[in-house]
Amino acid sequence: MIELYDFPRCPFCRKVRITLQEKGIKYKNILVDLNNKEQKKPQFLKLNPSGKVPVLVDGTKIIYESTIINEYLEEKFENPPLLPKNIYKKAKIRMLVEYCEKTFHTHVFSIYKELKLKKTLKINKKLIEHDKTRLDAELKYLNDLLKGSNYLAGRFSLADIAFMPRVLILQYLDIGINSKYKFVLGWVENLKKRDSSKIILEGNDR
Ligand SMILES: N[C@@H](CCC(=O)N[C@@H](CS)C(=O)NCC(=O)O)C(=O)O
Repeated sequence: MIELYDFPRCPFCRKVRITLQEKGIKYKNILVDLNNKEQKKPQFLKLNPSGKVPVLVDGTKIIYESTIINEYLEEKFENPPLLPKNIYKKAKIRMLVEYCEKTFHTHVFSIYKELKLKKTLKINKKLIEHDKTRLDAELKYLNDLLKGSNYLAGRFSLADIAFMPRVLILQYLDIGINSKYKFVLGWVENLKKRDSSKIILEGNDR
């Protein structure tokens, strides 16, 4: 049976849990308590030398890095497909996943850190404003991309899955999406209709 070394609020773990759920894959969840630094213990470092969750164990195979885990799951469990066969379309989805990880995530996580991980008095309001401005530009980019489409690449794909933990947490952070980004708002509604969105929408205060 597949095992997932996991931490509930970790966006990278959530990305993998969404893929597992979307593909209907049964797995065993193993909690790695980041609050107790379990990820830095020798036993865990044997699974992932960088001491980070998620890690997927499939029999004797160990896979870490959420994007690589999702691609592994996509190749091993073909249905429902979350990547197209066409190599350019596939490359475009991979670029979006990369953009989400390297850019969009950075600004969402920076705000999350300020609001949820710091004491009220130490919150850096200027930094939050800076990140919100950057996010606004990124949402504009996504809005242009989504024109006339239910999902980022037409059909639901690994690109949407990468964004789900970041975009569905905005409401929990009290970050409104400007009503002028109506395609983003429509996309968010489509994402919320999926059962796998509960992983984020119902899991933030646990
Ligand atoms: N690039 C990695 C990032 C994983 C990551 O940063 N996980 C965080 C939790 S959200 C972690 O394990 N942090 C523990 C640490 O750095 O000590 C991925 O996509 O899987």
